[in-house]
Amino acid sequence: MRGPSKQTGPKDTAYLSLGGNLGEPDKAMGAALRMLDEDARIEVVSVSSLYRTPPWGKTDQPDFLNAAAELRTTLSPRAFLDTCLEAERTLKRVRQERWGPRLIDLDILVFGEFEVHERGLEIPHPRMLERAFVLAPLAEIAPGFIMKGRRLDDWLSLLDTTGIERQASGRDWWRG
Ligand code: A4P
Ligand code: MG
Repeated sequence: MRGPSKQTGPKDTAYLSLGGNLGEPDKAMGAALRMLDEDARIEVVSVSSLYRTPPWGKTDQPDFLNAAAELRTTLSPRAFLDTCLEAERTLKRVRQERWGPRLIDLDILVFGEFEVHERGLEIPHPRMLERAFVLAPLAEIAPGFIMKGRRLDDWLSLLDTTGIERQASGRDWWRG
């Protein structure tokens, strides 16, 4: 949804992590990205391939599909979070009614130059540099992005990526 319907004015670049492991997470993630892109205040700039990733943390659950996206927005960090949470809620609601429970998670990783430490909002995402399921897709679309003095592809090289598989989805899978 690019073009004249988009708001003009100062924009921040935000990176999002998307994931899910129940139902058809690729469909849910695609629907979430389309919902955000349809918002006049948000534009999806680029999206990574889909990655199949072993469950991290609680390991006795199905593999995840993960992806990362770069967006631009005129919203504040808090308003952007609320829009993401609303998209999550809409998808969970729709999917509960129609096809049973599915899961989708949207995490804001980076938002312009903002550092936010508030109840319910931490930016940059405090655990992102420790998680290969976050950094593998993110480093595909922003390998040279610097965090804490180091490129994202260098941060990724420090992590165990065993079992993480980039899918042959290309980068337009989300357009539906
Ligand atoms: N919140 C605070 N900061 C943010 C932010 N930067 N972006 C609050 C988004 N939300 C943020 O919690 C959602 C709440 O976090 C929101 O209401 C918002 O106010 P949550 O997603 O239920 O849990 P969490 O606090 O994000 O917990 P945690 O430990 O970060 O869990 P995750 O990151 O959701 O991990 N393994 C693989 N392979 N792939 C996965 O995607 N995901 C998880 C869940 C575990 N293992 C995984 C994966
Ligand atoms: Mg989360």
